[in-house]
Amino acid sequence: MSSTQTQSGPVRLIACGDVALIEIDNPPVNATSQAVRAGLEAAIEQVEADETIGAVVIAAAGRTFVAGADISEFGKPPLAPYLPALLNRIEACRKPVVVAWHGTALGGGCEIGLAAHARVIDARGMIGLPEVKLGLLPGAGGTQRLPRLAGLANAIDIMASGRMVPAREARSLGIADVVAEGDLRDAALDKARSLIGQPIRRTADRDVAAEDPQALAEVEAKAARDARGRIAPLKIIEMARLATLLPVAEGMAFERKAFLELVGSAQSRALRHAFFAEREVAKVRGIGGVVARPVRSVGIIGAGTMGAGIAVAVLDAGLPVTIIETSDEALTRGRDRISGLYDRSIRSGRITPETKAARLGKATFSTDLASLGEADLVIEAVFEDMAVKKQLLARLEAATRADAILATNTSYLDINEMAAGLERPQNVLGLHFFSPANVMKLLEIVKADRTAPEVLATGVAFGKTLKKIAVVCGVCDGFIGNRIMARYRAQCEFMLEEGALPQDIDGALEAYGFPMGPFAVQDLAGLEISWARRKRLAPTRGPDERYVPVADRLCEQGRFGQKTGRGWYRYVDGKRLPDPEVEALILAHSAARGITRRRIDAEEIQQRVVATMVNEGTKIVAEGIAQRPLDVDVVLMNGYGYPAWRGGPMHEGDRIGLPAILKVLKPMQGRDGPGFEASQLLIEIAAEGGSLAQLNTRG
Ligand code: HSC
Repeated sequence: MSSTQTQSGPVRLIACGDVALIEIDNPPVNATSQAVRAGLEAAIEQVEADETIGAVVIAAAGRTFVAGADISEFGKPPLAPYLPALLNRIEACRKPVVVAWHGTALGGGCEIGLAAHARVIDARGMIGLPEVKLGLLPGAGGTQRLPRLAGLANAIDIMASGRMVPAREARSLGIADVVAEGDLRDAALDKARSLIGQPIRRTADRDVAAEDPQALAEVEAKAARDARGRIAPLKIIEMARLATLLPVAEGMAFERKAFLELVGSAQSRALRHAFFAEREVAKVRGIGGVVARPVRSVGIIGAGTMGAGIAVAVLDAGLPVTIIETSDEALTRGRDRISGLYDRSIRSGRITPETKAARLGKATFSTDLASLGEADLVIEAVFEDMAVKKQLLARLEAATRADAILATNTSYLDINEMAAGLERPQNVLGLHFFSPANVMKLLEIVKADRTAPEVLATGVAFGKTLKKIAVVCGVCDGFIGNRIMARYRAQCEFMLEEGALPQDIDGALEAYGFPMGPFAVQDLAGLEISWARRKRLAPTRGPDERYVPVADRLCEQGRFGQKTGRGWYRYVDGKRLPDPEVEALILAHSAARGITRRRIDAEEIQQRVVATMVNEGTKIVAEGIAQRPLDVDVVLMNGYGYPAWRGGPMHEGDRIGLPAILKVLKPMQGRDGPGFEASQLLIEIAAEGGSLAQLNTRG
């Protein structure tokens, strides 16, 4: 096909007869770095000057078309040529320009296509404007051009959600002109040739089609509702509306101003931190070059809620699973549970009944541990009890191959103790899934003292196979997430005792950005499980520990949360309502302790919660339980609802400033008992004027 090639950095110009193919080649995802922008500009100039060329195709090498602007350039001084001007240049080109989208054409990559004169998309390709997930809006004309192609309501839906749009939907919405079922480049070259000599259809010259005002209002209201504290979706709506009022060039001037405002915002900085942190956690210290063991089949012990969810996660990744239960009845219940999880996916349209059948076809059910003889990895998800788990691991060691990895899904128990009596403790690690395990992205991979490096490397590779965000941590009570959440909940209960009510605390934390406050979460999960745990731990509770027994009193009254219609709140027709009985109980408790209650405002509640989390997170890093502060952030954001637009507690600690965090921690010393003293590392970093982020890059 090619006759001549010229190269300007990561952009190649390939002559294909009377059509020029501009190929962007900037691994891994062809981001529009400065070199790509400069190369594209030079290529367009060259094409326009060459009278032998009648039309242009812009395509990309590798696994995807351009996945957007180079996020790592944001926050640095911008370098010419600027993407918006470059895309205007492409749109103004006197020769027809066709884009060939494949993989995921996102952000600036989608915007290149919107500025081109026609769009051809690979049948498996997707487009999207996910800038909102980075706290941004499309900044290279996307807010002005997409409404002109897809209509205002569709454009707002796509940009405010940041969702990916599959090829056929892109075609039906008028975004793509052709879906290429065969070779994408051939289809794009054909399209380009067909446009030679035809009048050029520029997106900027189109009007935004009239809409049903009711439908538009609904889409806008949904986007605004879903924003929940984020500013970018609201800006997107504002900018998209301009497309109906202003020419593209004028709309883009507003878009540029809004984009620059957002790039500098704390929310976007936090979301960019979240984006890179979620990828950085995969870089685990100490296992570079270590070869993971192959995992071709998995055993799961226990088919309760957790075991069933894990089974579905593993089956979804295409691996065969053997599920073990203690009796045929329990196995039947487990099978029904797994089948039910798939039925839910069928109802929501995510899978077909055929997919369910194929995946379930890879599941074997047994009551005999001997069925695990060939398993490469066995995950136990049985009752949270040290004696039960120890005994089970010993039996598993006898039933499996010598190189089989034994994983525990414990959320609190000491994995060192669990592995201590085994013959091969080096094969043991923790795989702490979050419920529902087939949905939640987070996986804590717990490295015990004797876990072998290749066993840890296998855990990390397995997490990747399951498409989880896997964070490696060490052994301690509750690992990263539950350990921090235990302090968080305790701090909230202290505030209850001092003067706040459950609805004050939940309201303040929901306003901060958590989807639910701690008391509403407990009511949803059921209060009886943590009650049982507290009763178990009561004999070892230190005499100087500050303990608030209000939850115990609720449980004694049978108030186990939503399922009993009463917990921290009362529930009427599914609605959560403050309960005067609970208030009376709390007030009586404070009085019995001789505490004079005082008003605690939302700001104090938020500050105490954040400071508690930053403090415990820093201790976790100082003890080497988490590799870096960013690992703590990733766990809290992906497993516990910490708002991503705040970047996780450690990022938030730096934003607020460590001296301010220490000031909030000061009154906790002594008052809140052991565990709430300020972290020595935090004190040292604050004294040096440093930040927690600097620990992210320390070896
Ligand atoms: C944007 O486009 C703004 C525009 O509107 C224009 C702005 C104009 C401004 C004008 C000012 C006036 N940049 O995820 P993976 C790296 S905003 C830099 O593991 P996958 C990533 O860090 C952007 N790097 O792969 C990783 O590096 P590592 C809108 C990027 O196959 C490696 O690539 N676009 C990058 O699972 C592999 O990534 C987005 O938000 C980028 N844009 O997923 C898309 N994208 O190996 C963001 C990736 O060193 N990207 N990297 O760790 C994604 O969603 C996913 O990466 C993909 C691939 C789905 C593309």
